[in-house]
Amino acid sequence: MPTRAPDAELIARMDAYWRAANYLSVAQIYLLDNPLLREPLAPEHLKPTLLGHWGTTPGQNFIYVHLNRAIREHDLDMIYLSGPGHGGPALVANTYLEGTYPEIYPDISADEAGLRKLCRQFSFPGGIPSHVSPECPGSIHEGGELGYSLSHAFGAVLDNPQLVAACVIGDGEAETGPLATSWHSVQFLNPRTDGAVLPILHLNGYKIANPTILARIPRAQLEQLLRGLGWAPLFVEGEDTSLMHPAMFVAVDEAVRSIRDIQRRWREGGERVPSPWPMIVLRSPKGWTGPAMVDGLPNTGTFRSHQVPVSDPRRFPAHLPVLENWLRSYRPEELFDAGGRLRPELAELAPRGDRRMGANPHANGGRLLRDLRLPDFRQFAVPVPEPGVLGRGDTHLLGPFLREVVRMNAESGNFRIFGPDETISNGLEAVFEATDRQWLAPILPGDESLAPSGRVMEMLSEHQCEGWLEGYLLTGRHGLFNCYEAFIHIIDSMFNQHAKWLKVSATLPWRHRIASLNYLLASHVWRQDHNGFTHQDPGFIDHVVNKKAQVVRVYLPPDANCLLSVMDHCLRSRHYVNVVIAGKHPSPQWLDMPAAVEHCTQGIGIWDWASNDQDSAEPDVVMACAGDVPTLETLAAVSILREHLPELCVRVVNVVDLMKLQSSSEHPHGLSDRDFDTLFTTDKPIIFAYHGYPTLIHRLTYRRRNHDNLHVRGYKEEGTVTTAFDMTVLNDLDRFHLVIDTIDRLPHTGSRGVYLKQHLQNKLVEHRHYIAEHGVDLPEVRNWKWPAGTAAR
Ligand SMILES: Cc1ncc(C[n+]2csc(CCOP(=O)(O)OP(=O)(O)O)c2C)c(N)n1
Ligand SMILES: [Mg+2]
Repeated sequence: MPTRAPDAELIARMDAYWRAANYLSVAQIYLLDNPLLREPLAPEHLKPTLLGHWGTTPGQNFIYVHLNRAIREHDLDMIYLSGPGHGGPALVANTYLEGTYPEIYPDISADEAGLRKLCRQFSFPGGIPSHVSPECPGSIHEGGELGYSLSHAFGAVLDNPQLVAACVIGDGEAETGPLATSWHSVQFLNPRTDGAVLPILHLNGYKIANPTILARIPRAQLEQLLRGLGWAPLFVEGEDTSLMHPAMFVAVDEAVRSIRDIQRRWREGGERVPSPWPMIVLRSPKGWTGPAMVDGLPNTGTFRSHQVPVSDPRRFPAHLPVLENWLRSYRPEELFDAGGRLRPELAELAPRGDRRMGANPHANGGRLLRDLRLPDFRQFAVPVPEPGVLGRGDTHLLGPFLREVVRMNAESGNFRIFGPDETISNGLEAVFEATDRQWLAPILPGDESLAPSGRVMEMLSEHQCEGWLEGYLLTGRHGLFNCYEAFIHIIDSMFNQHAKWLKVSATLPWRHRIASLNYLLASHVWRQDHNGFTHQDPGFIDHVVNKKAQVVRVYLPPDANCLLSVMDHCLRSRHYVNVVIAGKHPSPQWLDMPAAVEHCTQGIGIWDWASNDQDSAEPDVVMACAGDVPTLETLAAVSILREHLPELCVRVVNVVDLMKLQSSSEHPHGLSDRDFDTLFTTDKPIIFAYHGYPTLIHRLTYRRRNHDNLHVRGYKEEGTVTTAFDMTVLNDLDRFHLVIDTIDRLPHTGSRGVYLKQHLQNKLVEHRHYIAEHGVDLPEVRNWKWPAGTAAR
């Protein structure tokens, strides 16, 4: 494909199209009425409150019109990600002009009445947000929280060999940690099987109130930086539009040519050595084409253009002509016909049908989503002839299931596992029997499970893994993020943004539902034997449950069969965030597969084989547990109670689906009050052993009738490198404390209770001395087993 000099007539029309987009952007920020300025601008035509971001917008409009041209000329399958997503007016304007907006929202029609509504709705109560939010066609990236555009773009093109993701990166955004590391994504992109990302670094020089680093460092240094990261930058720099249009035109063609060249060499020529990928550096004034001066201060080309350059002309009449001149400088009468439609010679510049970036199906990924092929998870069941048999470690038993998921979907190429260097460490080594870690940098003898193509993506950046996975899901595929529990917090706010996206997109009938974002948090708080305190933090759950109930699910499978059942469910689910917490160390198995399926389907239930209140009117105490380690300690506590206080009626309740605890009026999974009371009684003590911070259980149950009798043990920020059992002791979650807690709440256990309590307190002292001397837990703790034949199952 030769790079050709642009034709002047075409450039003139592209400039007019750009003016139309800029005009509509300013109009959205300011106008309530008079959208085509058919009348002199009057205060009553203006919004009472002016909101939005102008500074980034003209640059993005410029990029969009140039990409449109390239799509048409080269028949590109392209989507657009707006890193500085506060430039919402640009994307709304462009999707309106290309016709996708009126198609999706017929009320915002391509005429004067539609234009009026388009302007009115922007950043207006009952209207649309100021960012490139889910409401905006073609968007998979709201860009409200800066930093993730490039990882999203890479996630989008994985396994989409024909797709090009154009990704506009703000020069301020480029300073964020996630963005700074996401340049490395090229080391993971396979030019044969994946598509391409075209980053456009938008060097408009400023953020909200400061210059940007990349705009101020010498150009040679910037070029070295980008080249060092694996990119070949094409610079388009200036402010004279008569020069910038041809320069951008040529740069975009050059980038497309170079992408196709790399792809051809890999796909047809068998090339296997990565070469730098093209990118564009667009250096143009912030607020380009806006008012040069406002209130005696330079505006265009400065940080002052970031939001609304001309403030409140309703209150400052001198601003009214400044605004009117600015709007008229785009010459709307040349751009729209008498009916308010974009003139046909301009409209024809936009791509057609699904090639329009607002209509590209990849940006409405649910449209392309195919169900995963899943093996029958029951095939991977662990035999549990009696409760308490020792398993190999729950995630190790999940691994073979995931290996088959990888195998069965290899051909359709729509399932990937993401993680920051921990897939093996988290116990999922079996997946490497079926695939490798995708890695395009050199591979040396001695490396393991690395290949230019593979279903596992590992880079030591949780941001990057999260961003890749979100991009992958948003474009209609499936995936799993495996991570240490403590460090998933690094992406807390990325989770926030994705959960918000899911919530809003679920309300838009035209947005198809996507696959759920599945987190598998192994290497959890209770078993950080190697690492200690820094690695102990179960607070991600607390963070997750803040989000809308219709979007979040938290599962704490107590053993491997439950984990298999839960994971099967999560991989089938749509439009949720599923958090699954599971252990990787050898641990007791409680339920055979049929029982596990029943239990996980219910999400919560009495374990009758561990309880002995079947024949009594009510139990004396409810021993509840959620999480693998708390379940073990609870059952060990129950075995002590049943041995020493056999007349006590104990009910064991296990919780897999944490949301069952919440009221049914708050969460769709929540138990009704009646069902909750049936399980937990209305007036008996509940000793609840919980995986995470105890306050969460109170938060979820505060409205329940028996809440006053609920006593929760969990992680209370005590930890270090110590034995597994000592971790529970340090946090009062161990079996001895749980029994003592029970006795304290049951005075009628009388002297037998008192003596047992004393005995257990002595045990805790013995434990401390023993581990300090031997470095391992007491034999009676290490070798404890659920007493066989305690009750029929
Ligand atoms: C992570 C994050 N921190 C801070 C902000 C607040 N913020 C919004 S826009 C902006 C400046 C962005 O500058 P840049 O990326 O250069 O965008 P542009 O100049 O194109 O507007 C900041 C700091 C944010 N949205 N996200
Ligand atoms: Mg900037």
